[in-house]
Amino acid sequence: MLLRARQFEFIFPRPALVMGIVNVTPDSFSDGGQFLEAKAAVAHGLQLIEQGAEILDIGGESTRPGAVPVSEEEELRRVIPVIAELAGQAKVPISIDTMKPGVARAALEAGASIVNDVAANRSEDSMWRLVAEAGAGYVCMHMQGNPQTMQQHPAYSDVVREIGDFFSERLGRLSHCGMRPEQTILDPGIGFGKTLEHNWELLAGLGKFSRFGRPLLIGVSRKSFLGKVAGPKLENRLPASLACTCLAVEAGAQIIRAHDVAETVQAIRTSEAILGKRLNR
Ligand code: 7PJ
Repeated sequence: MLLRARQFEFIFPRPALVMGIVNVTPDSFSDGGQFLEAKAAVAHGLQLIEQGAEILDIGGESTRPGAVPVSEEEELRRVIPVIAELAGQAKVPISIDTMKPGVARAALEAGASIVNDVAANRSEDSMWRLVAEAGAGYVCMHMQGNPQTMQQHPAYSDVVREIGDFFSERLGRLSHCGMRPEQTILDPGIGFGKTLEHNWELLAGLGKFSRFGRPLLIGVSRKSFLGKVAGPKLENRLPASLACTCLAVEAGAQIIRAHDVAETVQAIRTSEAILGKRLNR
């Protein structure tokens, strides 16, 4: 299985990739103004690469439940200087986490190689056409609703089956927009319009998505559904995040999106050492 994202190529099976999270929101690093904010984000990204991140995901708009949307102008102001600097310095692909085609386009021009689209449930196709044309990687993530409303009444009759149906339908539309299968990554969108039970069912059923023959990306890092087991403090959710990560890797996930990169890489490499000795794999 091949993943192509502009000049980058990954051939699977191979050790799972950790996608390190770089949030560029005013409160995420410092309130020292625009320049210091960008500088801190770049330094953080470089540190995540040293810790073993093989993709960096740069985001300027929070998509946590109920988060306030930011304007395109503000999102561009936050992320573009960081992407330009990291794309110049880093040897790993830079991903832009955005719902806006205008931000994706500017990010690709600044050197990004992957568009991480949490709004892949969109109805219009300009995002897909521009990603197809750039030959960039594309993360097709499932979300029920939008970040403002998604946690109000998540409802599925069979969450694993319905997300599988979503992937099938989207892969058809992506292809219609000129996207090559090698460009796409699938993500069930843990926490995006899902109850706690839906998230557990999805993590239990991940193996069902291998039939698409595309890399699977899973993002669980510090998410609020883990609070049920790990408590309310974000900084106490690492063990729960790593438990999900190891089981996701066992189920066939190839890309793990994480804040705590060094710890996540260690947990994954340990799991892979054991899985490599299993018979009948
Ligand atoms: C995800 C994401 C995820 C992808 C966020 C958070 C919310 N992109 N962006 N998958 N989560 N592809 O990190 O808590 O799960 S933002």
